[in-house]
Amino acid sequence: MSNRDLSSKLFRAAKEVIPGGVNSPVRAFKSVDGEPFFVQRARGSRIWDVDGNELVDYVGTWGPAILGHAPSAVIDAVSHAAKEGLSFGIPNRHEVEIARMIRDYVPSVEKVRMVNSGTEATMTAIRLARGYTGRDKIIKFEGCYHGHVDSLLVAAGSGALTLGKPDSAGVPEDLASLTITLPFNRPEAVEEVFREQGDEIAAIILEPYPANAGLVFPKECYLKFLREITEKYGTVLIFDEVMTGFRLAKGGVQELEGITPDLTAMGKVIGGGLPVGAFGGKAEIMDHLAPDGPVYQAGTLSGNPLALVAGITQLKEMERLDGWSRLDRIGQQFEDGVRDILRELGRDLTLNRVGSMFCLFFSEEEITNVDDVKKTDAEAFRKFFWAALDRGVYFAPSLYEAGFISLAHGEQEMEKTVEVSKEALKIALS
Ligand code: KE4
Repeated sequence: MSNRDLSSKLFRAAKEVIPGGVNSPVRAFKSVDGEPFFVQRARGSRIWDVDGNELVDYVGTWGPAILGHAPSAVIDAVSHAAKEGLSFGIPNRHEVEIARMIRDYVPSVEKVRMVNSGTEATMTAIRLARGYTGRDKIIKFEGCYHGHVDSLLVAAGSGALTLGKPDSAGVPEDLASLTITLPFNRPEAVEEVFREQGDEIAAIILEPYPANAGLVFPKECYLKFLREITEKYGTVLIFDEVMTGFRLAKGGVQELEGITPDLTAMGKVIGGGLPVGAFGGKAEIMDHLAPDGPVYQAGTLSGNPLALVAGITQLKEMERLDGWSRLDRIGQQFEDGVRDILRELGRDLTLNRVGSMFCLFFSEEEITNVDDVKKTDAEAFRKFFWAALDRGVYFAPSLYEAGFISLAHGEQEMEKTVEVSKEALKIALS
C-alpha cells in the first residue's frame, strides 16, 4: 500500500474550499471509493505524487499528453512565446497557423474557430447547427459525453455517468426536452425518430468512437447510416472528436472511417496540455458565426498565444516523430501484453483498443454500448485500479473512462505494466 499521507492532507484542505475538493468531478476517485492523490510533477510517461510515489500514467491528463508529459519542444516553445506576451485579445499569427493545420488535417474542416475547452466546442457546434437549420431538436446517444453543456448533460457519460447522475440537476426540463437521447449502435431507433420528426432535428452529435462509457465502436456501416440519414433530412452531423481527434489519426476517426461530418468538435491534443478547444466544418455553416453571421460566440482567451503555440508544437512533433504510426505500434504491444496475461490467467476479459486508446472491461461479453458497460463487474474494476496504483501504474479512476498511451510509453513502461497488471488482475479476479 503506497503512502499517500500528504495527498490526504491536501485533499482535506481542498474540500474546505473547493466543491468535492476537485475542479473536475472524475478526479475525486468517487467511483473507486477512494481519495485522489495530488500530483507533484509529470514528465514523459511518468507522474510523481506529492508523497514521492512514481507512477506510469495511462490517463495522460485525459488525452492531451500524446507525446508524454512536458515534452521539451513544447516547453521551449511556450517559454519563448511567453516572453512575447501571455494574452492579447488581439488577432495573432498563431491563430492563422493552427487554423490552417487543422483545416489540412481534418477532412470535414474548411473553417475553424478556436475556443478554450471541449465543452465550449460542442456547446457552440450545437448552437451553430440550430442557428444554421432554424431547428431546435438535437439527437445525442446514451453514454456519450460532450462536456458540461446544458443541452448535452442528458444521459451523459464520463464523470456524469461515473457519479450516477447522467442527467444533471439545474438543466431546465424545457431545454432537456429538446434533446432526444437514443441508444448507440441501434439504427432503427434513429430511423423511428426521423420518420416522426426528421424535419425538426437540427443536429445529431456523437463521439464516433464513444470513449466516455468505456471505449466502444460503431457497428459496421453505422456511421455511414448516420451520414446518409442526416443528409436526407438536412440535419447537421457533428462528430465530437475532442478525445479521438489528432490521436487515432491525423484527421481523427473521420479519416479512419472515411465518413465526413458537417461539423467537428476538437480539443485536448491541439492544446498540448494548455486550455484549447476548437470546432470547425463546412464554410457554408461556419460563416453563420459572428461577426459575419447571426450565431454569436466569443471568448476572451480564445486563440491564446501560449495555448496555440503548445498545440502547434505538439502537432509538429507528432509529424516529425511519425507519431501516429508509432502510437499504433505501441498500442498493439500494450494489447498483446494484456492478452498474454489474460490467457495465462484463463480469463477472456473484453479489451477494446484502437490505436493508443483502450478500455479493459471486467466482463467476458462483447461490449457495444453503455448498457453493456453497466453490467460489468465494478467491484473487480475497483480492486484492479487500487492494486495497480499501489504497484506504480495509474489507470483511469472510473470504468467509464478510456486509457491513453503516449509516445513516451516505451519498453520499460510495457514491462512494468504487464508485471503490475498481472498482479492486479489476480487480486481483482480472486
Ligand atoms: P472539456 O470541456 O473537459 O475540455 O471537454 C469536454 C469533452 C467533450 N467531448 C469529449 C468526447 C470528451 O471526452 C470531453 C472531456 N473528456 C473528459 C474525460 N472523459 C474530461 C475529464 C474531466 O471531465 O475531468
